[in-house]
Amino acid sequence: MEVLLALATLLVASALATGINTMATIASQREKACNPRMGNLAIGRRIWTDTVCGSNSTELYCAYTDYPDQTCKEPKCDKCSAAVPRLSHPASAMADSTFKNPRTWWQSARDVQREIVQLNLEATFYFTHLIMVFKSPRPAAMILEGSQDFGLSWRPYKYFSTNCTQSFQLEDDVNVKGAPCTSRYSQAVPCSGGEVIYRTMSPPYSAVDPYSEKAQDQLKITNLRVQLLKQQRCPCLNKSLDVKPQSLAHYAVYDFIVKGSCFCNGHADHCVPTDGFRQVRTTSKLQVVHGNCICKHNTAGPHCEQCAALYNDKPWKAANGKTGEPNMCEKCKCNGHADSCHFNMDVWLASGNRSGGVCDNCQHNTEGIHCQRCKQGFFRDFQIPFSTPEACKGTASSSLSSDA
Ligand SMILES: [Ca+2]
Repeated sequence: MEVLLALATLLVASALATGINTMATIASQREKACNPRMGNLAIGRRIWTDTVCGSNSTELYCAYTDYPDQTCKEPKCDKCSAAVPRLSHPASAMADSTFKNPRTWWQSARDVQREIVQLNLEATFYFTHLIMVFKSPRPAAMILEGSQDFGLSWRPYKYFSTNCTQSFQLEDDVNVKGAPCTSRYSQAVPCSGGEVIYRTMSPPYSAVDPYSEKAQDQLKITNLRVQLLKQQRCPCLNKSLDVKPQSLAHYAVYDFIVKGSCFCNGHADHCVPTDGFRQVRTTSKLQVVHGNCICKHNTAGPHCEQCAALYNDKPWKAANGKTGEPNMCEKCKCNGHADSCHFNMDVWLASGNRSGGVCDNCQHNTEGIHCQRCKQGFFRDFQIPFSTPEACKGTASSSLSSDA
């Protein structure tokens, strides 16, 4: 039941995320805003936690397993040991296949209250939503935070608590729409299989163009972490007289699904591994989401964040995910005599906001902002097109220069 629920949530969430892709279809142009495939950013990368069950020795633990009718059954007990693969519950178990049977999970050391689950990315990515499926009861308080500068600074995405006022002195979004805290995902039941879901583009961001600066600021991450702050017990525990409460005092998480994609400003639909990226071995059949864009629309850079060398005739712009407008970079008019150009605001304004490209290092004895005339001392050969390298000849006695 819980698995089905998780599945349904995933599907809905994926549909939301692919919005970034499909919003672009409105445009009638051949070229349109595009985005690489969405996926789980945790696949193929290491997830960090502070503790793991049985790190020093074999530990006994007990847990309530999934039960569809939410009646209280006796907890099941087992041993964990980080050193024995069959008994280990490492952080990597949160990023294997969701459909793996039996389900795998990460489990914390016993009795920890504060624990961090963290994903470090090797580049900037889009983060669209998080789904965590707990095996233990969900925390009574937790914070989801993101970093955009490789962990130097963090800011909260959302606070989660059974009591937002008490834990964080914040409003609860169950009462106040759009509030920074929610009590929606903090109940102790279900004692196993409870989910925590967060959508980056939930209101007030849902109506925004995903490539606009406002949305980018919300979607962009290099690191994501969840601070688990307070454990809570399954209400069934009161009825289980045979089990010591401390053997149930741990966090356990089946899945840590960080949905997102490569960060390309709407200018790419495919990405390759970032230089130096080393993939962690994964048992998941899902593909790793890589971070280096293969740019379209005459753009360049790891995130298509600039125009390609000879395409600076207009200022660079992100594509528009709402209208599908690709906002392509346009080629400078250099008559075939330059390999690069730069954008100049004065030239742009003087042209009536139509063309601002100034060619760099005009070759073949040419000069001018568009390499449009022969250098002084060279003359135009009218027998051949001006765009050919030999169009400006330098051997004549006269020093005529000529416009193209
Ligand atoms: Ca798992």
